[in-house]
Amino acid sequence: MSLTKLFTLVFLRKEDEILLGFKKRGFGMNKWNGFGGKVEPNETIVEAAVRELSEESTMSVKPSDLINIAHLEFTFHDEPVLMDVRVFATNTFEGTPKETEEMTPKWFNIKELPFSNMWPDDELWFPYMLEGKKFVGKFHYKGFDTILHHTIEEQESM
Ligand code: 6U4
Ligand code: NA
Ligand code: NA
Repeated sequence: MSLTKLFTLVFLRKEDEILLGFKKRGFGMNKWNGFGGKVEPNETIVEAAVRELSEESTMSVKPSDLINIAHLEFTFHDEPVLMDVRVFATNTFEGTPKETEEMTPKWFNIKELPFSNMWPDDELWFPYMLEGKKFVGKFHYKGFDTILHHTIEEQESM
């Protein structure tokens, strides 16, 4: 795997709800997703997670309140790229979600998630996240709609 790119993905939680954003442009356009993006060379992973959440939803979190719950790796058939996605969750945050250039945020009940308009892998690993588990998921895609194979392994700690 020659090209590894590091990304963040943040989920804000209330009792029975999770904040998702409808991506208006770029990678994952027209899908509901968590908030995140590329880690820049001058910042830590957690700093990138806080920054992307703020840029995309206007919500603020303290770095120390972000819990690293998962590590996702995406590879693609015929493409020498590995997307290394660090997933964080927290129920401690400030603000009211507002629409930004990139995302339209919305609270969803965890029993009514829009899986048909999300990345296909989300339906496979969201149950682990919603049960409070920590896990490593690896997904091999052909194009952006077909998962050729995957593994999900629960972890004691991240
Ligand atoms: P720019 O170039 O600034 O628009 P940036 O915001 O840095 O991009 P972006 O939005 O392309 O990065 O990052 C992709 C986001 O999508 C990251 O939060 C990771 C997330 N993501 C990518 N593949 C995913 C997948 N298969 N399932 C999923 N989230 C995924 O749930
Ligand atoms: Na982004
Ligand atoms: Na970005």
